[in-house]
Formats: sequence, structure tokens, C-alpha cells
Amino acid sequence: MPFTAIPFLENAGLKWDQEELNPDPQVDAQIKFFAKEGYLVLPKAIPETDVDSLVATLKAQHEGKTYEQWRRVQDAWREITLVKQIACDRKILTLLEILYQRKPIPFQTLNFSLGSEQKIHSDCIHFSAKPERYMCGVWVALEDIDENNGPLIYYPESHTLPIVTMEDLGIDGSKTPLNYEAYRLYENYIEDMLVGLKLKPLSLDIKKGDALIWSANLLHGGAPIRDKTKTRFSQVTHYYFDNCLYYTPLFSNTFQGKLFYRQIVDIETGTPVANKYLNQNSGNFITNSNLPRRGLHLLRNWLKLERDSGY
Ligand SMILES: O=C(O)CCC(=O)C(=O)O
Repeated sequence: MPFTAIPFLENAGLKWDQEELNPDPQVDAQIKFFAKEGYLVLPKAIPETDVDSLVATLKAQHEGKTYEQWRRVQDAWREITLVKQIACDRKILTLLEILYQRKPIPFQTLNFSLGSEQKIHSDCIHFSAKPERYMCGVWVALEDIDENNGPLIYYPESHTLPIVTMEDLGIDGSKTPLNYEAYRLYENYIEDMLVGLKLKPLSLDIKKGDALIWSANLLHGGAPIRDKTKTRFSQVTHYYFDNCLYYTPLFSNTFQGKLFYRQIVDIETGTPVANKYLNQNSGNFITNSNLPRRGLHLLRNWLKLERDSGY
């Protein structure tokens, strides 16, 4: 397999039909599907008993609150063993390592009780890496999903599109206030792009315990909830891969090297992971130019925003 700085699956020069990418024909087919479509569905990825027990634990933990009040819980892996267990599921980690040829690092979990209704986006605006595209999401259904409870929607093959950055919108991310105002412009841009390119979405109709992997730049979001009485229990785990530099493009100006670094923690080990660039440790400092002026107060605000918004 040729070495490339980007994930080998994202190498447009690879001749899918002519190369055996894995000796196991089923895995070989999975790799090729993921490379072409940018996503992969894994039926029965997580045992039903674990899923039921996790939903019961989440409900017990939020007793007395409406689902709306805990629609999205970030990083529950710190308190709930089953969340961590799903994030670190050995079979999923092994497959991710095959797909990316690097060790996967689960670094964030989101547990939803209701559909997110989140606008279409690529995770590359929130979680990027250098080399780029070393990131993916794994979405696990904690109950049966259909068109009524706000399923995940996603755009096959959209991962091959260029990555949209804040610079593309004429915005210097390193100077924008650390809030999500500029993000709305990004969402509008993507909305226009979907119309302009006539991209066709799929809606994720899967059963409890099934999962879907999306690649870094695959466009996705949450469909409107048609039946407001329905829950949509699900868990997303976001993964980076080792030996990369991790940062948030939304608050960066990459061309000028002003990167808003992320200090990620490996959920498996509970320890921080060093940012690395070309095999060397890189700084973990934050270079958004708003910070010196408003200092720690702003940083705290941003961290809270990040927590509340799921990023
Ligand atoms: O679960 C959803 O509806 C969307 C989740 C999502 O977009 C994300 O975690 O990046």
C-alpha cells in the first residue's frame, strides 16, 4: 500500500477495483465502499443488552428533567462506563485502524436523547487535523431510527469535495469572536452548496445497535423531528488518529499559521495526546488573536460554548 500523508483511502489515485486492500473479502469490500461513499454502515455493531442498559443509565441520571433539557450530553464517557465502552469498542477500533492505517483515538462522545436537527456540515470545520482528514465519526443507534424521530442525514460521496474553511467565506477565523455567529455563515454557505451541486441526501434508517462511520469531510446533519413525541437515543464518538496536529478551523487562520489547537484526551487511556506535526511535538497553545485581549474569561466562555454546542 503506498504511503501518503493523507489517509490512504482519500488518495484519488488508488485503483480500487484492481487492488486487494485486505485479504478478508468482506473487509476488502468495506474499505472500498467507505473510500467511495465516505460512510459505512455496521449492522449489529453493539450488543442490544449494552444499548438498553446505557439508555436506562442515561434516563436514570437525568430523572426529573425533560428530554429537551438533556437533548445532547457531551463527554458522558467520563461518568458512564458503557459510553466509554462503546467509544472504545474493540471491533470498531480495529476497523478504523484498517481504514486509516493509524491508531484511532476516541476523543469526544455525544449522547442524544432527541434528534439533533443540526444543520448540514462537515466535521472538518470543527475538528481538523494536519495531515488533514485524519478524523471520523461513529454514530450508534441506541434505539430503532426512522424518518419520524429525526434521523441522521448524510450526503454520499460528499467527502471528496474540497474542505470548506472560514477563509473560503472571507472570514479570518483567528480574529472572529469565539462564538458561533460566524458558524451560521458557514452553515448558510453549505446549504447553498448543497443546492448548487444538487447533492442528494440519504436518511439513516437503522436498528438499535447498528452504527455508521462517516469520514472527516462527509456532509451530514440531523433531519427535522416529524413526530415530536419520539425520542432518538444515539451516541456519536469522534475519533482522531495518532501522530497528527489537532485543531479547530472555525477559530483558525490556517494560511497564516494561526491555529486554534485542541488538547485532546484519549478516551481509552484518559490521558492527553500530544499534538504532532511531521513526527515532532508541536505547541498546544491557542493562537486566536481574540485571546490576549480578553484572556482567560474568553477562553472559559469558549470552552463552555464548546461544551454546550457539542463541539
Ligand atoms: O446525530 C445527529 O443528528 C448529528 C450529529 C452530528 O452532526 C455530529 O456529531 O457531528
